[in-house]
Amino acid sequence: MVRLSRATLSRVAPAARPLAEPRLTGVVHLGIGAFHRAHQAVYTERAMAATGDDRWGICGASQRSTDVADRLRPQDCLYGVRAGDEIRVVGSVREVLAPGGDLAARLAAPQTAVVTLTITEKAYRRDLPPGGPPTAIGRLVAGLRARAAADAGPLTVVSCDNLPDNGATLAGLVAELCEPPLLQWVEENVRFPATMVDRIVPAITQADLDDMAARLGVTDLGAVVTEPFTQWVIEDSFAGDRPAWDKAGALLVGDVRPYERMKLRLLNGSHSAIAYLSGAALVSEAVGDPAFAGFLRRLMDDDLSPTLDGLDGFDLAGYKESLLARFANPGLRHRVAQIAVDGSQKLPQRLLDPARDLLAGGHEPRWIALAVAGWMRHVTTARELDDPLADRLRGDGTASAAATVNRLLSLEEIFGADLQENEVFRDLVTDCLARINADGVPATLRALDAGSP
Ligand code: CS2
Repeated sequence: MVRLSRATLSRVAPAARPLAEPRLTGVVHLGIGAFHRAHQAVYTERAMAATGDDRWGICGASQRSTDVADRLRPQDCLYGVRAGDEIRVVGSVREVLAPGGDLAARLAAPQTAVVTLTITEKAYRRDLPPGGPPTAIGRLVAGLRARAAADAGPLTVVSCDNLPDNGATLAGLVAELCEPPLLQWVEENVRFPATMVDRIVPAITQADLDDMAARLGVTDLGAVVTEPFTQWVIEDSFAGDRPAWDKAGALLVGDVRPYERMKLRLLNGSHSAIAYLSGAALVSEAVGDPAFAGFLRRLMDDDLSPTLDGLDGFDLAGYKESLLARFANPGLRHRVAQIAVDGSQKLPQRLLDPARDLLAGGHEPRWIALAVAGWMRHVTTARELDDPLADRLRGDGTASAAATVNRLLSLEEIFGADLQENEVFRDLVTDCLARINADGVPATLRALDAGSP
């Protein structure tokens, strides 16, 4: 079968052809993985289609591997997105830079007005080992330096990673790497709005690619498969021009925080609980078990929802039900192993911050403690552990629950000094870990009555 490209686009059904053909590259994206291609790139294409403003082509950069460049370049950067039964080839990406590509020059180009990033949680660590290859944020700063030198105008840098206060967090890390004159230029010319991004995008499989080829009529090695649901809430704080993302379904608001906490805790927190406790291979299988779905409801209702605020008038109950329905989507084949990666970087904002909030109010975070115990069992028993702190997490699986909990709680970059010293939290996690070690998760859920309403 021939490969998808501009030349072969005529073979694709008209209804599945790109909505827009950008004339300029106004967006630079760092971390062009499947999530970006199914999320921001789709919003950007729709914004161009809605307004006819075709200045917002995307230059995507990869941080570590040439994989995406190898897949997209032979296809003129076209790729298909399948959401349920709907398929469309997306036309917003114009260029892919492999690692080592001249990102600074793109960031310094006057036509670039917006930078978006999906560089994953671990790229925001303060304690990155020195002497390694340039980090994503290091490359961003080099680009800002080039832009300041070229006097190329204001820039908005939009973090799309699943972190609380992602905009301010990124701004802080950038500031630490800037020398004083650059810092002043950044303060005057660059904005870092906060965002909440949401769309479940499982890693692509060969079966997905075969299915995509059958549906499109051309081979597409850049394809992504996702769910129909998509959401983007963006703090309305831009240094200059931007794509009309609001015309493409994004919500521009004064304060992202209530949405961001809700999504990080309810969706991502539940995801991590599924990853470390369910024992299932797929998210849909995990929530297909009524007892486990009952546990997720208790986790959300008893432990996570009470820590949310600023959502007056929002249908939180409906949101939680919609999450369970999204998780149950049998068409997605979302592997729990994909979510289990980098737990040390995900747990704090997903489960530990809400645990803190509950403890501060005198409540026991029982279901969060169970999920944390599941993570402790995972890191001490997994054959392969994909986590930047893997060396310090690993155990041989023979230590007592109390010894494991004491050892892991002492990792301050995960648990902070406060949770490490909190007796209530320590006792809850130790009790949960002892139970799941002795009886397994299903029996523990029954004993703790997690599966009942
Ligand atoms: C998941 C997220 O892998 C993970 O950690 O929880 O990627 C999740 O699918 C997205 O945030 C959904 O918007």
